[in-house]
Amino acid sequence: MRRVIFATLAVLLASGGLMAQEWGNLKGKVVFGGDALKSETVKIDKDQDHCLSKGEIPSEKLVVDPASKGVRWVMVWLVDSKDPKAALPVHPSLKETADKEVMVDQPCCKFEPHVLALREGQTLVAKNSSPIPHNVNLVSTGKNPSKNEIIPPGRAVKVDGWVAAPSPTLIKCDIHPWMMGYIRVFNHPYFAVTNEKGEFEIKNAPVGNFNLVVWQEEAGWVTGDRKGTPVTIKADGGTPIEIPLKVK
Ligand SMILES: [Cu+2]
Repeated sequence: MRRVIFATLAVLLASGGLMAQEWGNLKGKVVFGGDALKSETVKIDKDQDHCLSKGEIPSEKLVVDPASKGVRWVMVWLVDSKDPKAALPVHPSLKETADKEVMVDQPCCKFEPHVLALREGQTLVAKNSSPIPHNVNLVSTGKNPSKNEIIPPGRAVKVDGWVAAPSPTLIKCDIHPWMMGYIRVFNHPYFAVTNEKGEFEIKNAPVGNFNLVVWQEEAGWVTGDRKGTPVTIKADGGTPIEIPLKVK
């Protein structure tokens, strides 16, 4: 009997092992499913000389690419399908966070990027590369940092102490009330923000069945709720998924 068990174990080990974790990429696109949108601009009633120096500032509340209908600035992330708080297996190459610091800038009276994701342990560097003063007003719930500081031209402030949280942190500039952005914090690397074509990719995720949570500032939870919608991560990547977004 013992010999049979050892033989079985040897075969399993030789074949890569029964329990070996496989990894794959998840590609997808968030597509606007509503009526055609008018592109709106924000009302600039302060520091017009600088703020309008590169033209009108488009509203970023719902950014849809006219050609592809892709929605930009949508945040997507994986959660365990049974317990949203369970730890996800993390690929060895992603155990350490590649970038210690994540930058947000205010180059011309808007936050760039408008939506950003942080991983626990990373430092937020809020910079002002413009020639006028801005401020950074971080409004968090729970344990995440709240802070309100004037950032003179060319200066930056570093903010640490970020922890994974169910709600986003708001980043605002109170000098220019239209300036607003969102930060979400994760305790794993499996998150992404959609690009200008609405596309995202989550790399080296554990193969298996998970839920994908999809959040956009105007639409809220895009599919399902904070528990997300089922997705299957395949070792070969599989077919990119398409997620429709409608604003209620
Ligand atoms: Cu400002």
